[in-house]
Amino acid sequence: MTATTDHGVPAAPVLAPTFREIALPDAVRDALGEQLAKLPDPNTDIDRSSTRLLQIFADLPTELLQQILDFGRHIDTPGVSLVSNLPVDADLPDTPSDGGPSRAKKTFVAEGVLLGLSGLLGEPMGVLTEKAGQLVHDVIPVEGGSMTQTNQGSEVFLNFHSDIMHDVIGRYDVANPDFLVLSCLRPDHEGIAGTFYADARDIQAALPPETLETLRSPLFRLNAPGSYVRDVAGGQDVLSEPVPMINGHQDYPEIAISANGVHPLTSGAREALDTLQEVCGQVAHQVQLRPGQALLINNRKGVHARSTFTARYDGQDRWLQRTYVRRSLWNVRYRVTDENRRVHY
Ligand SMILES: O=C(O)CCC(=O)C(=O)O
Ligand SMILES: [Fe+2]
Repeated sequence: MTATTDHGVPAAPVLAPTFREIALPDAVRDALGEQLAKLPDPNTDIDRSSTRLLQIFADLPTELLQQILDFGRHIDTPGVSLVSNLPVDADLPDTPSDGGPSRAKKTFVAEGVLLGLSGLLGEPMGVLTEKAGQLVHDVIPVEGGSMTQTNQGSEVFLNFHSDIMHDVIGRYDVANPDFLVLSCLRPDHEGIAGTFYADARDIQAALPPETLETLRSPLFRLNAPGSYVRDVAGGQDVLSEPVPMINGHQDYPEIAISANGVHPLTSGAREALDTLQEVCGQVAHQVQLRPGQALLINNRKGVHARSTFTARYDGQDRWLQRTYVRRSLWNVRYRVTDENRRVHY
């Protein structure tokens, strides 16, 4: 259904706000770097560290700080923003070849940047089946996973997707993160790896109306993440209940796509899925992340993807760190583990 104005004229579709870069001035970067270089490993006491990080990040220039806060709190702000000219670790060890975490990293500037930004959006959370429940995820190409639709891949295009979670309730798009923060420690050798983001507002505006109607119908079953299927389900697909791909308010839609395959229930739904991936490619923003840059990603307003690149497994491969962030941990408490109140089954 197309929205209409009071006069019955079709309303213009709402587009996502223009992609914006939030760049720190050099003096701000240096002052932030100085503070972060003194921090202990934040994983030791995450609540104390995030409290300290909040104090440190509160010193950002008001305009910049508000842009980041608005990104997290408002429905009509961009789905993706690039924060750049962030401080980096003076001495970065090799990219761990096993996918991390690094045991050689002695300073925690990158972790401070990642968790500091995350804390302005919400609360970092972990999942046992993704990176063993760690809060700081390393996103690194892993030899055995180079062809997979997971963050270990490199040789294949990682399709437009949301980061979702297997959940016994049958919905994988409920207890999943509201936001991802992706921070770059080291680019790939050729500097070509691109991260893409397609906003559901732009996707809707570009889709033929019949395709949008199909995508807004519960004709799709999401497959569980590759890590879950591989580590828990013995390689068998584990499907969600039937869900729409796009749902909710016409002007503020939510989208959820699984990277590891969506099972359409009809041939029309299959065609709509192909069109959806195509349209995502047409409307997406692309960023080739560099050290000192972090991408804030709203995991509900849009979907993301990654281009191919070549990994060499030589200690100098691409290295990102990532958090999963929930605005609140309260309404996902049904999944909490006994051991850690931020980590879910
Ligand atoms: O490697 C990237 O740029 C993005 C990978 C990805 O989809 C993720 O880490 O969730
Ligand atoms: Fe992802």
